[in-house]
Amino acid sequence: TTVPKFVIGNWKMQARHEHGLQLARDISRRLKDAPPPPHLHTIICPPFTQLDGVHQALKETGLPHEQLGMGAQDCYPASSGPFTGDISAPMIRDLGARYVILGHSERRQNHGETDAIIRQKVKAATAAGITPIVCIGEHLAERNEGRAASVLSTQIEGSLTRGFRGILAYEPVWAIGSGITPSRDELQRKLTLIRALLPMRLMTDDIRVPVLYGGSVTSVQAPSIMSIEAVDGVLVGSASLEAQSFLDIIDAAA
Ligand code: G2H
Repeated sequence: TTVPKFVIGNWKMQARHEHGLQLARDISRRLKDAPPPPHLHTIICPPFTQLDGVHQALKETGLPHEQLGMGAQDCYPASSGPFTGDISAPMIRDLGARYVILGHSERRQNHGETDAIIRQKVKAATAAGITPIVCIGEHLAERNEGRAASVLSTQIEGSLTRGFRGILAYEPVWAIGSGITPSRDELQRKLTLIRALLPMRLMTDDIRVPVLYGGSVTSVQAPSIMSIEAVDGVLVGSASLEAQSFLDIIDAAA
């Protein structure tokens, strides 16, 4: 059987309403005309305010949600309650989200999200029928001091639930929005390490959790990154904000 591949676009807080909807329509039109192979899963993660509109645009393609799906960029650990300004997993599920990005380093940094909080969110998403996409990754200093392996191990142990069923994204903090990507050799080593650490959380050796790479992926590096054996896909930030560059990355992954 073919191992599924993933191309995930994380728009972050970066597209105003009309721009986001147009982007979703442009991507949808192209994927409808030339659908990628069924083993390739494309997932678009807009801001909360655009989930509904983007979902409508994606539905127009008639493609199954496994092939063209939508995710949110965060959710709250509780399913409902007096939490002003927060959005729960069932709420994003109501708008058509099948996935949610959790523990992105920008949230860890800007919102003080700890591994324990992320694990609570993973539980909430899973309970709502949403696949969590959990981000892990070391800072530059940790890498240079030779502490990457222990950081990744702590994050996997702390942020994934026992029996975790979801997607993992390795996003070294020093590669995010920096234009720098790890060498092929470093990526292969880091992802192999991550895969070796996973079974203790998955509680089984038999499940292959997709492990993606994220950090300054563009259509230029995508073919090389996707050709690394341990890489099951890419999480794309800035290059997902322009239809053509995102479509080129999808082509590279197909
Ligand atoms: C890493 C990535 C997407 P960018 O955060 O999650 O963003 O591709 O802009 O580095």
